[in-house]
Amino acid sequence: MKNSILSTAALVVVLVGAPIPLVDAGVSVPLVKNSTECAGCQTFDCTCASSCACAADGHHYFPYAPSGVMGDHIHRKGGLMASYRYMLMSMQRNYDGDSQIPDAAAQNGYMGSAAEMDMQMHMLGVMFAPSDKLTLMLMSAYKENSMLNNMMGMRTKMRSSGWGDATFSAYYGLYKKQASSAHVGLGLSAPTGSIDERMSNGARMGYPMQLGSGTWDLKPSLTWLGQSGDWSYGSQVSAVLHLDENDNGYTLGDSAMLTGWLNRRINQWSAVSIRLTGSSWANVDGRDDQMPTIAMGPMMGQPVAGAVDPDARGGSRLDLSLGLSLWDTETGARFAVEAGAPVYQNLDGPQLGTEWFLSAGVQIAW
Ligand SMILES: [Cu+2]
Repeated sequence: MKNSILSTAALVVVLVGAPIPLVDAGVSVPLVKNSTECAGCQTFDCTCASSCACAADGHHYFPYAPSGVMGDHIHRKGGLMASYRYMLMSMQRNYDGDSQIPDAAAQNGYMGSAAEMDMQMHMLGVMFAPSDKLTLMLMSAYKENSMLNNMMGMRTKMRSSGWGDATFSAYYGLYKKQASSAHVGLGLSAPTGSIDERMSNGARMGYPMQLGSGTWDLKPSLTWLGQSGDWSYGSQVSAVLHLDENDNGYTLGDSAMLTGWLNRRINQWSAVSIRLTGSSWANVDGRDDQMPTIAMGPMMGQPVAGAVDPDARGGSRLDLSLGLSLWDTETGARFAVEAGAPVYQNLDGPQLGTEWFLSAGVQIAW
């Protein structure tokens, strides 16, 4: 664990420290609005530092994805971007399969159940494009989790917080035309987040309360963006693949996601969006034997609740979300917010289902 943190720190220094001095501040070029030769770059440039007549009007966030989508765009050579994004997910009811179950049913075969959980993330990201085709991104998140439990008639609250796993990603442009583009991405997530968050009695907290995966993970993605008049749209397929078993004896379940969105421009600086996302994730493989188990009786050795049961973690979900995006082409700043809720979820229970989620963030590009 210590070695991987050190190697990640070294990676951060190399990747963030080295390229920045090379960034070209950008050349001021004449503004030619709405001319036909300019249409292409108005459509797809976040930063047109060079070779583009409309460079001064270059920060076009309209074709971008809603706030909740990661790695939705690439930059032109020399492009630099910093972002902060807040994410909140609220869980309030237990599910088994696609139906809600009462607390008593969620405790069947266990000693207790989770009643509510909130997951918050403060995500920081930096993007840099060494070429028109290649964009690099470094991202990490500070996480805050809280969970309310029913344990043998008692209500207890537990909290965990700290930095999660850091991901370094590379995105490569496959093609770019006036009305559409596509890029592939590959992220490598380092195990910088803690998997040793403990309760006051010394036992480790359940899987969803831990801050990292404890493993090196691959995050491949494929993104497609299109635009037509006042509409822009896109889709992304992505996955998280956990490469090994972590130091605590388990591997989080791999996951896959497919999302598609539609943006409608309101004016030159704002757009609204609607998005549909399908996701699926597997159960935990292996087991953390320092998470609490039933101490006696016929169930001895079994997990005390669903949150510490590796076989009650998997599931799939279909989410619907609505978003708003505001941007300023002069400064390259963008504010975007998106909120949504599942329209369907099917969970290996008993497991807390998602009630609603929110993401809001600011980006600034140079
Ligand atoms: Cu960017």
